[in-house]
Amino acid sequence: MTIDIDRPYPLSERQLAEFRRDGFIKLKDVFNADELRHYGEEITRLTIALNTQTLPLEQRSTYDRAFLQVMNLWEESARVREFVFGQRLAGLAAALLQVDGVRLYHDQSLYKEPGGGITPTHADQYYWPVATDRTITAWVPLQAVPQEMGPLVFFAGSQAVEFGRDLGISDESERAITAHMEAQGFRVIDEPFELGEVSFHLGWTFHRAGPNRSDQARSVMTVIYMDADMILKAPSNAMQQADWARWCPDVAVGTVIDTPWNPLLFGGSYA
Ligand SMILES: O=C(O)CCC(=O)C(=O)O
Repeated sequence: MTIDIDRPYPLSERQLAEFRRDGFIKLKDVFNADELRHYGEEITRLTIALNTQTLPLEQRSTYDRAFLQVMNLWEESARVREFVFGQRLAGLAAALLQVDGVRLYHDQSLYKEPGGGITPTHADQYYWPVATDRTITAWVPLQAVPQEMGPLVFFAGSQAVEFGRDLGISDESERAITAHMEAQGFRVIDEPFELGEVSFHLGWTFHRAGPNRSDQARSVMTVIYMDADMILKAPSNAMQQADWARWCPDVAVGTVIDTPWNPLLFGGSYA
């Protein structure tokens, strides 16, 4: 078994430029099969054990049909903590954001059940009370994601678009933002993920996912990183207000988000 969660993954200047232009990047062979099995089994086990969904798919809202979602698994398991604190992913996050260090905002598993619905188009930063755009999500499929399982889909270069930044994940965001992206002619990257492939996207890059038409679950772990110097801003909607209380409690507006729940994961004085 070959497991080294801290091994660096070098990026070329071309890849960095691609990420700056597109607001997302897909990288192959970030993890090997042993690593995905080792951490993936634990992440999927915890997701099934801890999720609170009780309704059958057909009785749920669009949001709840998209996935089972469990957050901050790193607090539940030493093995998951090792994964979330891993230097390979955190180093990639810092390099892509072009910052000296990154902290954890939070992690979450996203488990699209067989028959699960679409993930409506949105940008993540609608939910986050943070002062700059230096946020990034690592989307780590724990198995390959063929087209019929609902891979993550990106609107390349959409990170500068203001339209739709005030919409959370909903039927309305899917309809209005997707129509806007199509009208503006944004390139849509809707491709499968190989085993070991990982994507990173900025907090303001618009993305979606198709339904899971297969008979296998699409199990994914995500880690959300932010610039180590990220400042808390006054919330501009109820979701940001709730995130402040949940992910960075006791931080004053205008100060660095530095709490035990937002550990430094790379750079700075990380040891
Ligand atoms: O996994 C999905 O279907 C959506 C993921 C997503 O929106 C995200 O990680 O930002």
